[in-house]
Amino acid sequence: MKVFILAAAAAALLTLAMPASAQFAKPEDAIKYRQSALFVMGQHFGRVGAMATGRAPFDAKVAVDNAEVIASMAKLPWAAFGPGTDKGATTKANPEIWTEQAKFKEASEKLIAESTKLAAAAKTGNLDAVKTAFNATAASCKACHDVYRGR
Ligand code: ASC
Repeated sequence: MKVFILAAAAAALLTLAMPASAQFAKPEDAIKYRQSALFVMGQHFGRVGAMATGRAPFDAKVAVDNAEVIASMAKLPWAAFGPGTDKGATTKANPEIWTEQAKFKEASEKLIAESTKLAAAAKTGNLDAVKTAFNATAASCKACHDVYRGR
Protein backbone atom coordinates (compact mmCIF):
# COMPACT_ATOMS: atom_id res chain seq x y z
CA MET A 1 0.00 0.00 0.00
CA LYS A 2 2.75 2.40 1.02
CA VAL A 3 4.67 1.54 -2.12
CA PHE A 4 1.58 2.15 -4.20
CA ILE A 5 1.04 5.59 -2.62
CA LEU A 6 4.69 6.47 -3.19
CA ALA A 7 4.44 5.36 -6.81
CA ALA A 8 1.28 7.41 -7.31
CA ALA A 9 2.93 10.47 -5.73
CA ALA A 10 5.99 10.03 -7.93
CA ALA A 11 3.79 9.75 -11.01
CA ALA A 12 1.93 12.92 -10.02
CA LEU A 13 5.22 14.79 -9.51
CA LEU A 14 6.48 13.56 -12.86
CA THR A 15 3.36 14.89 -14.55
CA LEU A 16 3.94 18.30 -12.95
CA ALA A 17 7.57 18.30 -14.03
CA MET A 18 6.80 17.39 -17.64
CA PRO A 19 7.78 20.00 -20.19
CA ALA A 20 4.89 22.30 -20.90
CA SER A 21 5.02 21.38 -24.60
CA ALA A 22 3.75 17.98 -23.59
CA GLN A 23 0.47 19.66 -22.68
CA PHE A 24 -0.36 19.97 -26.38
CA ALA A 25 -1.57 17.02 -28.39
CA LYS A 26 0.14 18.27 -31.56
CA PRO A 27 2.28 21.20 -32.76
CA GLU A 28 -0.74 22.73 -34.49
CA ASP A 29 -2.50 23.01 -31.12
CA ALA A 30 0.51 24.72 -29.51
CA ILE A 31 0.71 27.19 -32.41
CA LYS A 32 -3.01 27.92 -32.25
CA TYR A 33 -2.80 28.30 -28.46
CA ARG A 34 0.07 30.81 -28.45
CA GLN A 35 -1.44 32.80 -31.33
CA SER A 36 -4.78 32.92 -29.50
CA ALA A 37 -3.22 34.07 -26.23
CA LEU A 38 -1.22 36.77 -28.03
CA PHE A 39 -4.31 37.85 -30.01
CA VAL A 40 -6.44 38.21 -26.87
CA MET A 41 -3.60 40.07 -25.16
CA GLY A 42 -3.33 42.41 -28.14
CA GLN A 43 -7.06 43.19 -28.05
CA HIS A 44 -6.89 44.21 -24.40
CA PHE A 45 -3.60 46.01 -24.92
CA GLY A 46 -5.26 48.08 -27.63
CA ARG A 47 -7.99 49.14 -25.20
CA VAL A 48 -5.45 50.39 -22.66
CA GLY A 49 -3.45 51.93 -25.50
CA ALA A 50 -6.45 53.92 -26.69
CA MET A 51 -6.60 55.58 -23.25
CA ALA A 52 -2.84 55.92 -22.88
CA THR A 53 -2.61 57.74 -26.20
CA GLY A 54 -5.71 59.89 -25.70
CA ARG A 55 -7.83 58.18 -28.38
CA ALA A 56 -10.33 57.18 -25.70
CA PRO A 57 -11.28 58.91 -22.45
CA PHE A 58 -9.45 57.58 -19.40
CA ASP A 59 -11.59 55.28 -17.29
CA ALA A 60 -9.63 53.85 -14.37
CA LYS A 61 -11.85 50.79 -14.01
CA VAL A 62 -11.58 49.92 -17.70
CA ALA A 63 -7.81 50.32 -17.42
CA VAL A 64 -7.63 47.95 -14.44
CA ASP A 65 -9.90 45.34 -16.02
CA ASN A 66 -7.93 45.31 -19.26
CA ALA A 67 -4.49 45.52 -17.65
CA GLU A 68 -5.31 42.54 -15.44
CA VAL A 69 -6.24 40.49 -18.49
CA ILE A 70 -3.00 41.57 -20.19
CA ALA A 71 -0.89 40.61 -17.15
CA SER A 72 -2.57 37.18 -17.02
CA MET A 73 -2.35 36.53 -20.76
CA ALA A 74 1.30 37.59 -20.82
CA LYS A 75 2.19 34.45 -18.88
CA LEU A 76 0.57 32.02 -21.29
CA PRO A 77 2.13 31.94 -24.77
CA TRP A 78 5.63 30.81 -23.79
CA ALA A 79 4.84 27.23 -22.81
CA ALA A 80 3.50 26.77 -26.34
CA PHE A 81 6.88 27.45 -27.98
CA GLY A 82 8.20 24.00 -27.06
CA PRO A 83 10.49 21.82 -29.16
CA GLY A 84 8.94 20.80 -32.48
CA THR A 85 6.42 23.65 -32.54
CA ASP A 86 8.40 25.70 -35.06
CA LYS A 87 6.13 24.30 -37.75
CA GLY A 88 2.80 22.47 -38.04
CA ALA A 89 0.56 25.42 -38.87
CA THR A 90 0.97 28.87 -40.37
CA THR A 91 3.29 30.76 -38.04
CA LYS A 92 5.41 33.90 -38.07
CA ALA A 93 7.66 32.49 -35.34
CA ASN A 94 11.32 32.85 -36.33
CA PRO A 95 13.77 29.93 -35.92
CA GLU A 96 15.81 32.03 -33.44
CA ILE A 97 13.14 31.29 -30.83
CA TRP A 98 14.50 27.75 -30.67
CA THR A 99 18.18 28.57 -31.24
CA GLU A 100 18.32 31.45 -28.72
CA GLN A 101 16.11 30.00 -26.02
CA ALA A 102 17.70 31.90 -23.12
CA LYS A 103 17.30 35.24 -24.90
CA PHE A 104 13.74 34.43 -25.93
CA LYS A 105 12.90 33.50 -22.33
CA GLU A 106 14.42 36.77 -21.16
CA ALA A 107 12.23 38.66 -23.63
CA SER A 108 9.12 36.84 -22.44
CA GLU A 109 10.00 37.55 -18.80
CA LYS A 110 10.42 41.23 -19.66
CA LEU A 111 6.85 41.31 -21.00
CA ILE A 112 5.53 39.55 -17.89
CA ALA A 113 7.35 42.05 -15.64
CA GLU A 114 6.22 45.12 -17.60
CA SER A 115 2.61 43.98 -17.88
CA THR A 116 2.55 43.27 -14.14
CA LYS A 117 3.73 46.86 -13.61
CA LEU A 118 1.03 48.05 -16.02
CA ALA A 119 -1.65 46.36 -13.92
CA ALA A 120 -0.19 47.97 -10.77
CA ALA A 121 -0.09 51.37 -12.51
CA ALA A 122 -3.73 51.01 -13.57
CA LYS A 123 -4.69 50.38 -9.94
CA THR A 124 -3.24 53.77 -8.92
CA GLY A 125 -5.89 55.41 -11.12
CA ASN A 126 -3.23 57.79 -12.41
CA LEU A 127 -3.23 58.26 -16.19
CA ASP A 128 0.42 59.37 -16.31
CA ALA A 129 1.45 56.18 -14.51
CA VAL A 130 -0.60 54.15 -17.01
CA LYS A 131 1.02 55.98 -19.95
CA THR A 132 4.54 55.27 -18.65
CA ALA A 133 3.81 51.60 -17.97
CA PHE A 134 1.95 51.21 -21.27
CA ASN A 135 4.95 52.56 -23.20
CA ALA A 136 7.33 50.24 -21.36
CA THR A 137 5.06 47.26 -22.05
CA ALA A 138 4.68 48.19 -25.73
CA ALA A 139 8.47 48.47 -25.99
CA SER A 140 8.80 44.92 -24.67
CA CYS A 141 6.25 43.67 -27.25
CA LYS A 142 8.16 45.41 -30.01
CA ALA A 143 11.63 44.31 -28.90
CA CYS A 144 10.55 40.67 -29.04
CA HIS A 145 8.64 41.04 -32.33
CA ASP A 146 11.61 42.77 -34.01
CA VAL A 147 13.79 39.72 -33.47
CA TYR A 148 11.51 36.72 -33.11
CA ARG A 149 8.49 37.38 -35.31
CA GLY A 150 7.94 37.75 -38.97
CA ARG A 151 10.41 36.09 -41.23
C1 ASC B 1 -0.04 46.34 -29.73
C2 ASC B 1 0.11 45.11 -30.37
C3 ASC B 1 1.42 44.80 -30.40
C4 ASC B 1 2.18 45.84 -29.69
C5 ASC B 1 3.30 46.41 -30.45
C6 ASC B 1 4.02 47.46 -29.64
O1 ASC B 1 -1.08 46.93 -29.50
O2 ASC B 1 -0.84 44.33 -30.88
O3 ASC B 1 1.97 43.76 -30.93
O4 ASC B 1 1.20 46.83 -29.35
O5 ASC B 1 2.87 46.96 -31.65
O6 ASC B 1 5.02 48.06 -30.38
